[in-house]
Amino acid sequence: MLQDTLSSEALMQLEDQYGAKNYHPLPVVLSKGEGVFLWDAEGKKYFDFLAAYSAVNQGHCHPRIVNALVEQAHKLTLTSRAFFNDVLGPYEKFITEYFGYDRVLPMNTGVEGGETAVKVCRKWAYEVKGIPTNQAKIIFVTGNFWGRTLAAISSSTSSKSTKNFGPYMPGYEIIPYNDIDALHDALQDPHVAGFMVEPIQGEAGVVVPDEDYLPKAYELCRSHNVLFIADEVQTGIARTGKRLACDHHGFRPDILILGKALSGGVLPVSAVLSSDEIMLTIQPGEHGSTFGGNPLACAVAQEALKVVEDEKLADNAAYLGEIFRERIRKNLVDKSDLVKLVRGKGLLNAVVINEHEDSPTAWNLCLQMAENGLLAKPTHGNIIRFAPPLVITEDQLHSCCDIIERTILSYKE
Ligand code: IF1
Repeated sequence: MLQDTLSSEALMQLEDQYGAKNYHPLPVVLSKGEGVFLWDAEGKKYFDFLAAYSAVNQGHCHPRIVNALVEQAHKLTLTSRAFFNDVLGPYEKFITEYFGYDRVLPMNTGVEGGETAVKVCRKWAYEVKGIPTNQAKIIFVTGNFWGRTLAAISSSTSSKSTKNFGPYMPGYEIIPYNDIDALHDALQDPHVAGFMVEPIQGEAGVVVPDEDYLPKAYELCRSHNVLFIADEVQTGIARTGKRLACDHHGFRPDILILGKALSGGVLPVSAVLSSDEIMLTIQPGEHGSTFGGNPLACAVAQEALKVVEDEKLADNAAYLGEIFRERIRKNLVDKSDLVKLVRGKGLLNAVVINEHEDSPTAWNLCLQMAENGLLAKPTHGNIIRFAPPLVITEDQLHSCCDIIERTILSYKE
């Protein structure tokens, strides 16, 4: 294969010459992944502390998930939904029982999950709640991120996501995150149909709301007949130490959006789960996608979810997350002026660097950590997200903390 012989430099050159420039990656060219490890084109080994933004919770190339992919790939990969297939029904039963919902609408990417949730919410608003047609409003929060489509960026408060992509989707209202009074005020409008929120904001920098924010927000939605839509594309699938981040608070969202690790990072799989009353407002032919619910994706997703349970990844994330935050607090926050704080839940964490958002420090620290064998990437200038695959062992976590601490304590601008 071409890339077997090309150096990292040559491979980066190809992207530079032929690819759109919609990313600014760290100068590391990856060639192989296994569990918590990645290898670059020269064979240098790294700990992966990004896990493809929580899409690889089960670890890179998990053998059970890859086998499910290969086995199904030899049988049947795609039928379209013009016909039934022998994998979708069993998968739909499995995933709805797994998360405790009546119905699932299978899609591909996380943002398609978000789009689906918004459409289902609007449909329910007009046909069940009785909001006048085209008057439905959905409430989002500042700092949200649910993808790159026009409907998604229309709810964004980040200029990077919105600048020169207008005009934007109408029917949205944006209120401050983690502000119950703001939500209460917004819900006084009888045309509000839904409230869509990440239980922990990933892209915003692993922003964890007050302990009582989510349950209070859920109760407010209940009492105002407004759908609580949880975007668990990043926080779901065991990442925060429970099957779902909402499980820490003992309530079930009216609409649940999953993606990323739903497939263990093997191919794009997303899903929207809800009740009969809400989901069955969508009639045949009113929504879908060519690849949505394809046999290959269903086979992979079912195995990926089984791996999460069989390997007790949520418990591991909860246990090791405490160890990680404790070590970072003791050895960095308390010892280095460079590190302001560490925050997160389970193995979704971030370290805030004591510099301005535009400072190059976080980026330079990530370059140094890559040199020292650990891959992480800043989100928002001065915040470094630390989110390894959930299969990481305690010993491996300590080795990673050694690298993180050594790099930050020896850092010179
Ligand atoms: C990129 C960010 C993370 C998400 C939540 C929906 C989606 C995402 C909570 C959409 C996707 C990805 C997008 C990816 C990088 C990554 C990301 F930095 F962009 F914001 F994780 F924080 N809901 N997040 O986090 O899912 O359509 O991408 O499958 O755009 O490079 P998608």
